[in-house]
Amino acid sequence: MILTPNTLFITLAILLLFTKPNVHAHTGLSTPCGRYQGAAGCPFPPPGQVVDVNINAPIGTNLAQVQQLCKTSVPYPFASRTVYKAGDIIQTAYSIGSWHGGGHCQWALSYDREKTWVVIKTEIRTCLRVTEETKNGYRVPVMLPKDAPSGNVTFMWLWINAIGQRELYSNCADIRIEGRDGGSVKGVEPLIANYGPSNPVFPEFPTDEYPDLHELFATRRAVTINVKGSNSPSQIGTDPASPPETSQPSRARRSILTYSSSLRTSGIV
Ligand SMILES: [Cu+2]
Repeated sequence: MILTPNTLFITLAILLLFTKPNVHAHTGLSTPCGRYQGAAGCPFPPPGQVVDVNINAPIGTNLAQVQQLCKTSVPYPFASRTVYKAGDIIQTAYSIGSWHGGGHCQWALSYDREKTWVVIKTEIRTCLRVTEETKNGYRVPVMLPKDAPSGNVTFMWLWINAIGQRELYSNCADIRIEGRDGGSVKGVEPLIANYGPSNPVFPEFPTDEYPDLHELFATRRAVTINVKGSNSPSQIGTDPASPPETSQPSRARRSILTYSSSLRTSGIV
């Protein structure tokens, strides 16, 4: 190729296209805030951690596991957790760069710091099927189980993309659920795929004519997680300085609202 000014410009443009930061490509969880999500309204990362500029990047491909589920095991501090009630519908939102023709999504909960997961919603094929016009208003409602026990919970989003390199995405939000005092959540284990040679690989499924291996989701093993009662924040909270709040249940919620609004008014987020 002869480098005339024209072809030079095109070459530079193509290079720029492929070297822009990952934060503009792929997709991540922004409501509730995935860990260290830099989107507006998301809290500061905990001490020693930084905003994840690659929050939208996959955790692995069919070839390799690049990062662990959730990307990191260090949760947000207790005061940054969003509080939901059992039975609440979370209107999940996403920082969408590339949506890869949509795909399969799973949303799962863990009550034991990501050792055991139970899937509470699965969306086959149509998840993140957006366009440039619809991507900003895109939401997926995910209902927390009506009888979910109270506790500090990790809320995970998993995505198997439809088009492009075969990838697995995983972002986790640190939330608190106010529900029953102890109990169990029943469901299935998440299906992990496109995550190194030891896991299943989903071929591309750009249109409905292509097989999407949805039948694999029916093979997920059943799981029940049991949560002991009196699961108060002082007992399982990640911030040992958090005061017990059994006598003032609204205190945590107030401090979260104050915390996030002070971040907003200070222009930090
Ligand atoms: Cu991507």
